[in-house]
Formats: sequence, structure tokens, C-alpha cells
Amino acid sequence: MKKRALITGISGQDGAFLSQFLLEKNYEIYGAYRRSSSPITWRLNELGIDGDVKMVPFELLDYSNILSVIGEVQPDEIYNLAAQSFVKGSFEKPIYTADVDAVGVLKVLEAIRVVNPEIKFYQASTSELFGVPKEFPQTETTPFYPRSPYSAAKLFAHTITINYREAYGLHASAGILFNHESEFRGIGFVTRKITSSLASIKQGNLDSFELGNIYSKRDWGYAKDYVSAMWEMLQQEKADEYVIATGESHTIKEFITLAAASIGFDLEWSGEGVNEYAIDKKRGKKIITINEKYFRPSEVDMLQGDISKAKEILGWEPTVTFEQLAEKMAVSDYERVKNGKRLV
Ligand code: NAP
Ligand code: F7E
Repeated sequence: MKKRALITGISGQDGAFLSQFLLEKNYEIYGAYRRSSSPITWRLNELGIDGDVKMVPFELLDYSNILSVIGEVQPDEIYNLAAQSFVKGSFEKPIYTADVDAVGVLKVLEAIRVVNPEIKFYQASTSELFGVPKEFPQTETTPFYPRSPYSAAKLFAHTITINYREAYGLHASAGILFNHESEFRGIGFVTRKITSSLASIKQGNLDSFELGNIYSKRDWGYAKDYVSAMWEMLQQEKADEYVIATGESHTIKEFITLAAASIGFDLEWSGEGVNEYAIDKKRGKKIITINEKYFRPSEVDMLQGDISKAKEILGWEPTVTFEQLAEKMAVSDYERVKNGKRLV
């Protein structure tokens, strides 16, 4: 019999790649989505798998809905990818973020406990938990120091996942995933904002764009690589926590340089702080400027993961380099723009 997976956050980046991965493993996929007025399946459409996922309305704020969805679907595995995942947005909506990203996860765990404690559970934890890292690189045992309402909420979700494992014997794992990007990344996140804006400028649809702090460093990987680690975690005899990363750390400015070069820009940087800007040398035009409004009240300056445990136990390793990631994303957005697609 086919294994059945329920994926929350099906309309997001990871939901799309995980569905593709599990369909290749012959799973039956139930995609839990939030009702909205705009189309939510563009990522599944682009991957050509929208017809293969059974969609179920799902809201993390509503325990009765979660309980009935899990009761009706009776999945073997639940991948909880749904979240208010925008860190900057969590400073604007801290209470909503806590309701969804913290208490919402407890609601799913509680529903599993009530409906069927044999259901395996994956929680999407995050490198944001490390905030101001106490050591470099970060491992599963590095102390947490959240720097945003988002990461504070995710810390509750992370610890309650472990607690439900210890208290009730649930097979509940948490992947501490570092930033993972792709051509399906939400357009508000910095990498996709950069590649979509550069593509639009190149096509003549946009003059310039603004960014915030371009000197923070992240450990950036390719999202398609990362979803296989989620699955591996649920195939282990014992549930556990794992850091999933590349082990390299780069600034946003480095990403810009690589992405821009891969679609033919030659950038020259001048100025400092909020007065820094980049000129497209070929056209002699300022195309990137800095605006303080994109700065965060408290920033995470640098993250870098250590994947020794994932390598050893899950046999997991990333395959896409930082350079390949920047190129892949920039080229993909430029292709979309050239083909007249609206970037979403
Ligand atoms: P994403 O693209 O922002 O997708 C988030 C998903 O959650 C969307 O499908 C969204 O639905 C859904 N959602 C939001 N609020 C919801 C609610 N109240 N009820 C039900 N669904 C809701 O995120 P992602 O990049 O795929 O990341 C997946 C998960 O991993 C998230 O939990 C994120 O916090 C975590 N994470 C991401 C990264 C990363 O670098 N990508 C790293 C570490 C951890 P709508 O389409 O309706 O908004
Ligand atoms: O910011 C800086 C910003 O919003 C990255 C989420 O998936 O990964 C993601 O969180 C960096 C920050 O991602 C702009 O200040 C500069 O230092 O792309 P981001 P994030 O905050 O790292 C983690 C692991 C998650 O768990 C989250 O769910 O880029 N930055 N200028 C900017 N960021 C944005 N968004 N926009 C700018 O204009």
C-alpha cells in the first residue's frame, strides 16, 4: 500500500519540492493549504505535479480544523512546513506569528496525540534559533538565542516537538534548516527579491531596487536538496534533531554579484552604509540603493551550519554550491521575464 503524507504549507517553496520528492517515492500526497482569493498552486503547476496532490483546506490557527483534517486523512507522516515564515514580518505581527508558528505547532502535535500517536511528525525548525550564535559553526547542541518574534515562536515549536516525543513517545523530529533558496523562493525574501529585480531591470521593466543590510551572512543552500533530509529524518528508527546546511557562509552582497554577473551585469559599488549603491557599468545607471526601512530591529549577523550529524546518520549532503544557486535563480527569473511571465 502507498504511504500517505500530509504536507502543511503546500503552497510554499518547500511544500512544492517535498511533494515532488515524495511523489517520486510513490507516496500519496495530501497538500494542506490556506484558502485565499489568489491562485496558490503556481509552484506545483511549474513542477507539473498540481494534478497529483490532493488538496485539503487547513488553518494552523484552528484546532478543530487540524483535528478533522488529520482524522480524515489518517496520514503515516506529517510534514509541518506551514508558518508565517517572514522574519521581518514577525516584528510587524508578533502575536499573530506566535499564534501560528508556536501555538499552531502545539495544536498539530496535540491532534496527532489524540487521533493516532503512531503518525510520524516533522517540524520545520530554523537556523534563526541561533540568532547571535554562541559558537561557529552551529550544531544541534549550540545554545539558542532568538533575535525575532519569528525565532522565539519557532523555539517554542522546537521544544514542544521534543517534549511530545519525550512525554508521549511520538516519532517527532525537527530539522534545523539553514537558509535554503530556489527559483520557487517567495519574492519577499532577499535572494529572490534580488534575482526577480535584476531580471526585470535587464528586460527594461524596472529601473532600480532597494535593499537593507547587505552585509549579514547566511549559510545558503538549494531547497530541492534540503527536502530529502526531511524525509530521511522520518525514516530513522529514532526521532531526533538535525542541522541541515552547506557549511559555507556568504554575504548578500556576494549573492548579488554572482546573480548579476550570471545574467550579464557588470556592477560597480560605491558609497558606504545607507549611501552605498551599485551601478550597472554597461548602462551607467544606479540600479541598487540602500533603504533603512528594510533593516530589522534586531539582526542575525552571521550563520554557518555544521552538518556532521546529518552526514553520519542520514547520509545527507548538499549538491548545489552557492555560485550555482545564485546563477540558477537569476537565470530562471530572467527566463520567466523573457517569456512574459509575471513574477510572483
Ligand atoms: P513559505 O514559502 O513562506 O511557505 C509557508 C507556507 O505556510 C505557505 O504555504 C503558507 O500559505 C503556509 N501558511 C502560513 N500561515 C499559515 C496558516 N496560518 N495556516 C496554514 N498554512 C499557513 O516557506 P518555506 O520557505 O517553504 O519554508 C517552509 C517552512 O520551513 C516554514 O515553516 C519556514 O518557517 C521554515 N524554514 C524555512 C527556511 C528557508 O530558508 N526557506 C529555513 C528554515 C526553516 P500561504 O501560501 O497561504 O501563505
Ligand atoms: O533575509 C537581509 C536581511 O528575509 C536574509 C526565512 O526563510 O531564512 C529566512 O529568513 C538577510 C537578512 O531571510 C533585504 O536583513 C537585506 O539579514 O531573505 P531573508 P531570513 O531572515 O534569513 C530563515 C532560515 C527562516 O527560517 C525564515 O523562515 O537579508 N536583507 N535587504 C533583506 N531581507 C529582505 N527580506 N529584504 C531586503 O530587502
